[in-house]
Amino acid sequence: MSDFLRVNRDGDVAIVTIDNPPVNALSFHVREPLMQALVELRDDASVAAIVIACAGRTFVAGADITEFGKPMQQPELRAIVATLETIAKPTVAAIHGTALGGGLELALGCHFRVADAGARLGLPEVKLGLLPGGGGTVRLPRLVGALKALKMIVSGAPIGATEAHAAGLVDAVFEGDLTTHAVNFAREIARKGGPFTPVRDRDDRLRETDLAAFDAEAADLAKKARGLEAPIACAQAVRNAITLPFDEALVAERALFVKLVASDQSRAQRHLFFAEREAAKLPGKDIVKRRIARVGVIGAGTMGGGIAMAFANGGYPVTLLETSHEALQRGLATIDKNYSVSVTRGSLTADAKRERLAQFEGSTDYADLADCDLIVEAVFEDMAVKKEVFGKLDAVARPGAILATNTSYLDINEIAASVSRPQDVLGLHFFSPANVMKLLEIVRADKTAPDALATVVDLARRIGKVAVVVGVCHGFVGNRMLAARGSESEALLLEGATPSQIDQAFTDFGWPMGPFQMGDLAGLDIGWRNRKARGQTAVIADTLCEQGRFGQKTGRGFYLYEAGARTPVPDPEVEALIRDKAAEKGIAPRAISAEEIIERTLYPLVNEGAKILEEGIAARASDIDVVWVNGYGFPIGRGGPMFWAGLEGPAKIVERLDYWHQRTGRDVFLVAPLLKRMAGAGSWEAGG
Ligand code: T1G
Repeated sequence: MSDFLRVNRDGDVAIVTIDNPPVNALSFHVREPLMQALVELRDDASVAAIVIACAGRTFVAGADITEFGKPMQQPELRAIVATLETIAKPTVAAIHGTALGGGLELALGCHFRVADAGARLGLPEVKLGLLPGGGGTVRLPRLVGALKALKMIVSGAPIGATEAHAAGLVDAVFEGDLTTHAVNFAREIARKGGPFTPVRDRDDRLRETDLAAFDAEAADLAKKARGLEAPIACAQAVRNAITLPFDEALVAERALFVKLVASDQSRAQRHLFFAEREAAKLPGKDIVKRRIARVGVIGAGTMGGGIAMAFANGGYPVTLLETSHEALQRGLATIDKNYSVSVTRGSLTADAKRERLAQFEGSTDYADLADCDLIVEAVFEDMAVKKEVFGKLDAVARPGAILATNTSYLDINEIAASVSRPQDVLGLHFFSPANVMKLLEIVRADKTAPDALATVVDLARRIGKVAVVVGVCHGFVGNRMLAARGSESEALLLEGATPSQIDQAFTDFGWPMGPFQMGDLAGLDIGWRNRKARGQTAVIADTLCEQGRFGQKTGRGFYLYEAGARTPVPDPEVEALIRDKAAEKGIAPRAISAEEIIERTLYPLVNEGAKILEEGIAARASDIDVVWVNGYGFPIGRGGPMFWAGLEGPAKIVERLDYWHQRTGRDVFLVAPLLKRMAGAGSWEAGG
């Protein structure tokens, strides 16, 4: 048959096994022999039933995403599913691992689905800027009902086997040898006799749909789309399943899919899918990683507590160290409270909370870190304090323990030089809240050993973080570019733009919020402290901080916040302050367009990214995209700053940066040579 598919017989039951590592994607070299096998088995009178199973760790995890954007070779998935539904004898999908996207759609073409107890099933196409293009939007509602199908398809979130069974998506859940169970299930079904109704003809769950409730749910989901087209198209396709005959709904699904797959948004989201995986790949052969059994965290404040939770959530015992018993208890109490909030919200069971808390051991004695394999310090952002901590670690940590700093800005080479084992030193820059934010900047210092780096990259994946390896510079990748993005903020205010106008330009671009709302959320005092430490000033933000206006935590920042509310309300006092400061500087306010705001904030962001690439601080342009999408909320539909630069047009960016440099003379607009070369080469790599 094929290297990627085999057919075996267990008596009168045929077992079709797909074997296309690593995730049994429905590549062309699977689809072709699969179609052939199904036709042959359909017409083979000695076959009473057909089981479709997969080798390896998972059932089909979807269409082959690498094939999108290229001419689709026949047979397509839709044709295979249509052929499946011409088979009168019972067809059974045996699902283990993750049946996702086209994988679940293949299973929906079968009369029955049986699943391993640990299996997960979903249609995550929306995360790629797509919708299920193999009939999923028309078949899933027929099994689980339109409302549940809507939520599953628009969220892209998979469900477990038990939930799938309760919802009617799978017909049986088994423990143990799934294929044997599936064969016995199929044989029993065949023995009882048909007819066997294909999913396309099962309208009973659809008829119960309350269309008004469906439309209300769809409208609510649409509000969260934030400019993304795919969620809207997903909802439309599911609605078509309710209101249109099956074949018309299928044609409509196809039309929506074809439009999405060609869209910049889907190209951007598919770019990010592969970029995240690429970022975790280190050069060179497979390196033996160090053993990490216990993690030490120094500092039980906001960052330290969040970091400790991140490791505990990943199943690692954590020794949490503080300078005093009181500080330690405060930190542990905050961790307990955070888990309690999750239990209240239903995202964590009480048992899981107890298990997580049991991972923690508190201490005020560095000697208790002696058995830790990785120690992360999250103490005050001051070089002298960090060096003192590392000096103590150098004395107590076991040989081979990895010593990590959570610094956001400081020079890790300088920290490494202060200990006897620089090869074990690196940065683990978490983003607050560290137990929630996906991004982890892993900072490779000059002397960091390759195995230490490989160990923490692997560890990041194990605790559910998206890791990007970056080099040492002020602010590494994310914060360094953040500074470039914000360097014109005050100038824009003084020249006539209001905080609301600038924030609106950002949210219209697709950001979750603009820089001033973000500043008020994070606390303006953080930036104020950083500026003072570096002898920098920002006349508006500094004045606000001098007035104690730190943002949401003080009820006033760039905006006003009603007691306990988080909704930013423009404050005439702030706008008057801006006007006064502008007048003091002799700046006459003028109308500033959203286009100018984007040019003077996001073009410097891209330009700084180009400088970072040229300096080797980031290995790939796509790594920078991964940082910004996972750490700073860059809109996924635009693919990250460097991917977006390609869409925006590097030549246009260069031209506008030159214009602003001539107009202002400020270095932030000095075009990076790589950006100029990218304009001519068409890609960052080609320009590199
Ligand atoms: N196509 C091609 N390659 C894929 C792939 C896919 N669908 N899924 C994974 N890979 C590669 C991945 O790039 C990596 O490659 C390796 O497999 C291991 O992946 C018509 C249109 C299944 C949960 O969106 O969510 O079906 O880096 O590191 O952490 O309606 O992969 O080793 O070279 O992620 O164990 C819908 C995407 C597609 C599922 C496993 N399906 N995949 O996670 O491994 S569109 C998806 C995942 C579609 C139809 C539509 C995860 C996973 P490399 P990994 P993992």
